Amino acid sequence: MRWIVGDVQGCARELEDLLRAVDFAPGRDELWAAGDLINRGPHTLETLRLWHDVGGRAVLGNHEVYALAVHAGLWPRKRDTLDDLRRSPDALGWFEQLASLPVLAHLPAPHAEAHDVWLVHAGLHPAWTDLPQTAAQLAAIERSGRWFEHDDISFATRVRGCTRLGSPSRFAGPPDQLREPYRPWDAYYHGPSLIVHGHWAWRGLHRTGNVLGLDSGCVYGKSLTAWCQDEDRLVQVPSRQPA
Ligand SMILES: [Mn+2]
Repeated sequence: MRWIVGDVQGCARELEDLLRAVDFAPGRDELWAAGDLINRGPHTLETLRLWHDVGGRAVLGNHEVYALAVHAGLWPRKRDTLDDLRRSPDALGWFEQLASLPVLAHLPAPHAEAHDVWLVHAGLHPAWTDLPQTAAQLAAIERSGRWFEHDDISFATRVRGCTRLGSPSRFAGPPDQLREPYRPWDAYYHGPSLIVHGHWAWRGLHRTGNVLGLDSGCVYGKSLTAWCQDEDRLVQVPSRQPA
């Protein structure tokens, strides 16, 4: 089975709970994270170790971007919970891994009745209608210097609301409070594949015909959600964080 987990944000205990709840077997099963594995929550380093130990893969989230930018000395440090990662003897190896995460990943349907999936942390630009081409363009961005500030990478890792032409809103709250001309990014998505994303905890678990949002606010005391692509099935475990 292939499982996609929403924003873990350093909630290693809950990730453990979730893997147990779905009877996850490394080798047999596959784990993808929708980005923001790290930061805000209490156990970034343990989250990365657990994710890595079970053969996990992931797309890049804005919190991975933040960690990389601060590590590179390019962005000022804000309040974060990344000390365990920074002080780890294998910190450099972890940063290298985070810096190599794809922005947009194709997860082909494992059988004829299953959804063809594209995984992205935040969302897609309205102009991105040819996803294989978009993925190739995103993958071709050279990762040196301030690569993570590239417009397309910023968009894919941060968008919630945007205009029809793809001008992003800074709004981060509940989607029904977005004001014109901004609409949730997926209002402009009409493709055949299922887009799985995270990043919008205020929206919570969200499902339409071709979009699935998995950030159910674990780090805010709600729950951690995973979705099984093979069986189109959701599993949630409660958060252990204060609400
Ligand atoms: Mn995010």
